[in-house]
Amino acid sequence: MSRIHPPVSIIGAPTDIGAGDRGARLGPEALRIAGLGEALAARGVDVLDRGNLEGPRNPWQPPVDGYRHLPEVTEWNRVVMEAMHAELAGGRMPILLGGDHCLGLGSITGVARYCREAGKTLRVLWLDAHADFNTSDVTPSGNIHGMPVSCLCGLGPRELTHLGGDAPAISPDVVRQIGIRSVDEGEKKLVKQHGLDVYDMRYIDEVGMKRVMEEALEGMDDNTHLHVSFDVDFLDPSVAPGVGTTVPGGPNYREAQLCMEMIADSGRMASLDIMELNPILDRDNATALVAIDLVESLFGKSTLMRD
Ligand code: Z70
Ligand code: MN
Ligand code: MN
Ligand code: MN
Repeated sequence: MSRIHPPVSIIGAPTDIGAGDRGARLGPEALRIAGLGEALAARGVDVLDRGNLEGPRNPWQPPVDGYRHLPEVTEWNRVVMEAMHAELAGGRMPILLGGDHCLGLGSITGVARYCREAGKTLRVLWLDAHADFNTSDVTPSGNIHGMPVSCLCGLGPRELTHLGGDAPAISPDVVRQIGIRSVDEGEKKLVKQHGLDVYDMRYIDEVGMKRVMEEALEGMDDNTHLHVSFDVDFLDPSVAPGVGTTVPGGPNYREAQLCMEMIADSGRMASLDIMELNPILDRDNATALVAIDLVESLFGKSTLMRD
C-alpha cells in the first residue's frame, strides 16, 4: 500500500528527568545515528529534524513529597507541549524522541490542545510494559515517568494535571493501553477505578495481537487524530534490551510489527512519541535499530507482498 504522508518534524527531548536511571537523555542521538530520518526519507516522507529542545539539567535528587524533580519535569513538559502543538498547528506531524516517558504528558497535552482547536477527536495508543498511572500516594519510586497517564487524566499535582490550561488534557476513555505487564498494586486499583482500556499481555496471549489491534483501533473515523506513544520497553527485552526498565514477556518482533502495520493501515496516525530508549543499556545500538524498523512499519513499510 502506498500512502501519502504529511510532512514530519523530528523533535529531540534529551532528558531522563522523570526516570529511575540515567541514559534516556541520549535516546534522540541514538535514534538519529541509527538512521531514523534517513529511513523515513527513504519511504518518501518529507522529514525535517528540528534538533533538540532544551530544559533543566537532571539534578539527580531523591523524591520530595512523592515526586522526583517535579519543577524540572514541569519545565521540560511545558517545552515539549509547545513544540508538539507548534508542529501540528503548522500542518506537520511531530515525532518526539525521548527522553523518558514523563514527557508523554507534555506531548499529549500539546496534541490535545491542537485537537480542540482543530475540532478533531483524539485517540491515544499507549504502547508500554507499564500503565504509567501512578500518583504520589501509591508510587513505589517517585519517578514521574510512572505517572504521565494519570496526570493527563487529572490525577496528580496541579502543575502537571493543568499543564495546558484550566482542565486536564484528556479523559481516560481517550486512551487504549497495549502490552501492559507491570502495574504496581496501588496503581492497579486506580487503573480499574478510572476505567482505563488495558490490553495487557494476558489478553494479547489469549486473543492474539490482530484482534487486540482491531479492538484498540475500532471506532475511529476521518476526524480522528491518532497519537501513538511508544515506550520502547513495550517490546520484549530479547528484542529491545536498551531500556531502563525491562519487563519480560512483552510482544516479540512479529507481534510488534503487526501492531505497527495495523496502525499504519488505519491511516489515522498524526503524531508519535518514541520514548525510554537508553543507549547506555543497549548493545551496539540494536534497540534503536529495532525501534526504527518498527517506525518504518508505522509509516507503511510492509513485510508482506501487498505493496
Ligand atoms: C513503576 C514506577 C516506569 C518505566 C515507567 C515503573 C514505572 N511503575 N518505568 N516507565 N521505564 O516506578 O512507577
Ligand atoms: Mn512508559
Ligand atoms: Mn514503560
Ligand atoms: Mn474496549
